[in-house]
Amino acid sequence: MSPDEVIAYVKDSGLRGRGGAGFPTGMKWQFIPQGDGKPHYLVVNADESEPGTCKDIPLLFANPHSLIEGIVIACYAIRSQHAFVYLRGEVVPVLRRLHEAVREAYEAGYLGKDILGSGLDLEVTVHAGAGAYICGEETALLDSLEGRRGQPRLRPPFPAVAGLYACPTVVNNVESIASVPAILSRGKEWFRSMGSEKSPGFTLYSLSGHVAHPGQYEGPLGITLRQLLDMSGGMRPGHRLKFWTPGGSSTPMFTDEHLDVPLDYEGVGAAGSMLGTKALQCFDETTCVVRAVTRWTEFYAHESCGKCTPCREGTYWLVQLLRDIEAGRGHMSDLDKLNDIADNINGKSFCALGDGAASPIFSSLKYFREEYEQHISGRGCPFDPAKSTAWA
Ligand code: L3W
Ligand code: SF4
Repeated sequence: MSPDEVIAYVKDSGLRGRGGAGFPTGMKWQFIPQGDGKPHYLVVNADESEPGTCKDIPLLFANPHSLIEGIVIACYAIRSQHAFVYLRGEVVPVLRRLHEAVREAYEAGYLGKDILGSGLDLEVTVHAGAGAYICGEETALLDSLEGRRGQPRLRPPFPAVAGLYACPTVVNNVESIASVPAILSRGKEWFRSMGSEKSPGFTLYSLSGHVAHPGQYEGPLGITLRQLLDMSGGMRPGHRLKFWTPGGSSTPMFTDEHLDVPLDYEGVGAAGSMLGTKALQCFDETTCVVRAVTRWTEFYAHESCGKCTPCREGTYWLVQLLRDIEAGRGHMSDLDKLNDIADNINGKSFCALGDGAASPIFSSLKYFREEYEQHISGRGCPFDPAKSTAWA
């Protein structure tokens, strides 16, 4: 197949980006200008860090060669001679495994100069990040890779036009690239035989929280949480689902009413959330929603890069209000304030981190406002007798 045929094939397979946004992978490859005389780069985003997301790291640990094979195919398609894998630095065993796999691939002649006598060259560089969540945002990742402090860049220009070292760059998630070899070897029809029309194929779900058997589950897009729980042994014995996230804490939370929502970009979207990274964090009736939202918001405040005011200041103020409510020092007017602050972050921040920080606030107030009110009127957390005067 010619490079353009590979791009067309991946486009026809319907593969959508597995990093959260679901952007069509083949279309992204097609954006790379040809005959421009500039180097092209592939950057694999392995900076997995969305709360609850645990699929790229296990994939790399289990089978790093699936990624390397996908990198070779993707680089052939976009005419790139240098790929970078930006890996979360804390996961040292995976870093070592990836380095070793890349070394094996060079040794076998699948990477390097004149690959298998084809005349094609490809270098792969594995780079360990320093553990900032924002470096998972594609343009902050590129800044970090270039040696600068990782902060999002203004888009457009998108990386496909001006990315790494201002050259055309494809940034793809690990799982997206690692899915490509199977699509080419088994065929786009096989891939399309799973999932739905607009969200075809198989994918990895990270199931965590109060479930009997947390872990990674591979299945078609479009299955439901009920099916995944049936497959995996359900909630922990004697407990029932209270709330869950479809794609990490950056996606609006769902309740037990949403157990039958199809986990694809259309089904989840229609129900008012987004699929995100398919990180299904399940919480049972023993969990305090206010405590969970406080913990997530502390994470966003800590990880906010500080570049824009709505997110930098807003996440700080959200944490102050939430901590007060959780500790029994809240006022009913704080609930409107929470909503106002989240509203001033959402859609008004420079990158998606701000929107992600606002989403648990909106959805928890939508589904569990009464629980917030209980904290305020009872002067503390009803789930913690030691802290709450409501139980005295
Ligand atoms: C060229 C255009 N390229 C869009 C490209 C763009 C990017 C991709 C999607 O955030 C979400 C976020 C998190 N010409 C283009 C174009 N592109 N228009 O398409 O872009 P976008 O802006 O929709 O999304 P994003 O900034 O990549 C991803 C959410 O995912 N998320 C968390 C993710 C966490 C991880 C992790 O831990 N591994 O992935 C969870 O929900 O909030 O909304 O490549 O350049 N006209
Ligand atoms: Fe930085 Fe937050 Fe603004 Fe994103 S939204 S640029 S993380 S301050």
